[in-house]
Amino acid sequence: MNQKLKQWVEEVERMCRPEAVHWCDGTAEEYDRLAKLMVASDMAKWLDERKRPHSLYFRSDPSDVARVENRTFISTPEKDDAGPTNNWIAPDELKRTLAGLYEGCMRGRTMYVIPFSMGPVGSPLSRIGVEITDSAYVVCNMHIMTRVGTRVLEALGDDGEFVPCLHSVGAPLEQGHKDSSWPCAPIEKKYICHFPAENLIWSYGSGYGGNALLGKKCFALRIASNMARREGWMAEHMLILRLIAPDGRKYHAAAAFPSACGKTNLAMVRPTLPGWKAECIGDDIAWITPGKDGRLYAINPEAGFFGVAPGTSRSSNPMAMDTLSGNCIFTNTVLTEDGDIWWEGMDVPAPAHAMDWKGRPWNGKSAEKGAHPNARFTVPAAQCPVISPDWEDPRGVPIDFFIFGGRRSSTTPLVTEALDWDHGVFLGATACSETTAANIGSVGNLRFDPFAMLPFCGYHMGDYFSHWLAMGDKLGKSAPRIFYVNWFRKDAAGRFLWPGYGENSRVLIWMCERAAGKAAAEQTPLGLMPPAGALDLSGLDVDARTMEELLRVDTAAWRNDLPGIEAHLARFGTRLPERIRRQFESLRERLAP
Ligand code: GTP
Ligand code: SPV
Ligand code: MN
Repeated sequence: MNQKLKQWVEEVERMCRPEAVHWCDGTAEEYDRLAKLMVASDMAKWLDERKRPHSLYFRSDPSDVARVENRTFISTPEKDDAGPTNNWIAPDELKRTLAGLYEGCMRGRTMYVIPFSMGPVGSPLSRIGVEITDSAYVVCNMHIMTRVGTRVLEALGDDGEFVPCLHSVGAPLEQGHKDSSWPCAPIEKKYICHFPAENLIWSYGSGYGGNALLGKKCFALRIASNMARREGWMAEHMLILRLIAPDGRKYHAAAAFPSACGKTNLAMVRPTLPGWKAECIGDDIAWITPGKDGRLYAINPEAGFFGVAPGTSRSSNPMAMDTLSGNCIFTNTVLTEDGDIWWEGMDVPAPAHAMDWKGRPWNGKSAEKGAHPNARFTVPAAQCPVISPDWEDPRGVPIDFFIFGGRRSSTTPLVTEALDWDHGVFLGATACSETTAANIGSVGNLRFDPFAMLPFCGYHMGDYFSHWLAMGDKLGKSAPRIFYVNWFRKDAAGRFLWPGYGENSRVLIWMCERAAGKAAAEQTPLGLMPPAGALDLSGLDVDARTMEELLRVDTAAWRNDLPGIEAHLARFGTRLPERIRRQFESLRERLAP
């Protein structure tokens, strides 16, 4: 038994005072036992076994439906080290507040101890965490999203390192009281805390997604970005995708888009051009490290998908629909009368008899949406029909190119290639995107979201830019190419100009051919772009005028953007790398009339 682990579990037990302690073994029996328990206590429902075998349905509390960026803290000893993009409270003070909240917070509940591995158990690129939680929902989700169980304890050994991840829904259960179907604490008592100096995570008050499944954003991004910086690798909010050309050549891409901006969809893309194939390796997080050959290798640290349900359909993402055939957890979708799920954008008629995500009768005719916009599915990655046979290769896959992007209805063209690594880092650093329902807060506001890491970078963003520049220096000629995309440009009537989804493969294929030195590009003020005819548009129903608009460099709009970009970069003060500031000056010069 790992002494540090034993000691920590005992400490937490003394502080949180649960009724019982359960060590998770990660078995199917354990999952089913907890599922039955939750169904028996009205927290969950089994979906119809014939329609969606072995699948659970949950409704969250209406206040607990997404990540809470304004309640997320990077608690470094020095405020400056958290940087201007993170909330900060001094570790002592934050721990005092949380210790007060944790005191007795698991009364009447079982405390689960979940040993989990991010990455295939035993891979040199993998890391171990242990989540303590009082939520059975979290245990079942962790079973799917990570590798859980006894084999992880074995890999940990007597003196192995692990990231302690403490979680409580923050709702002690008083004797004789019936539990709520989704226990959680009010927003002002929610705290998602990271102590990077100690590789420690303390989460309180929320049961949802990234707030509660601590292996995901808290560990694999916020804490791991700190580890990566110290140890010379990268923890990124990126999907990992393999493209296979008609001649059999394999390309690997890693793409960073902000939350609810298309990673899961692109990760499962089905190329529409004949002869091309694609395989999914990961849909949300990539851990990337330089290999002996000097190239970058990426693994997906997760074992499942926690994907946005609304908008997922047979036409937009058929591979996701097939993945969802069974063994799923659905949260905050519509529940149909015949025991299945539904959501907006599923491309099947709304059910005439159903319950909405708030548990009210719903028939598709009301103005209110039936599913919450951040309704999610949890499903094992192995069930994806296009999962790569190599998705668990402990060595990872060699990255040929990075893609950055965002959701922007104007200004940003369909695709740009960076002029070089530094310019690519500048594109990542100045990425901007409209906010989505993945965070509690307003939706549709344009904001800078550098590298899609704004809510996930666990240290000063200026230092993170420097880390990217240093990686480029180390990689030299082996550095991947960098592209920037925007699938979301709209016309005056508010319709998407680009068909997106499977058709995004046409842009990916241009990127592959750029990497192979086969495709043309022309220089524009924004970077390299496909000249007319370089994107294969055969069989695509997009007229020439629309294509022109999609690829148009709107220099006036870009000039208008310059002060905003300058102010964004200025936030990082003396920690903004001089090389990024120079990139900004070059852009300004290229845009000059
Ligand atoms: P997180 O899990 O929050 O990190 O999100 P994600 O980046 O994986 O986003 P996801 O692929 O789930 O897409 C979110 C929403 O964007 C869904 O409603 C999709 O239907 C929509 N979407 C994805 N790709 C495209 C696209 O190419 N074009 C358009 N118009 N919409 C897209
Ligand atoms: C995101 O918001 O980027 C997600 C969902 O992937 S969550 O797990 O809630 O962070
Ligand atoms: Mn995400």
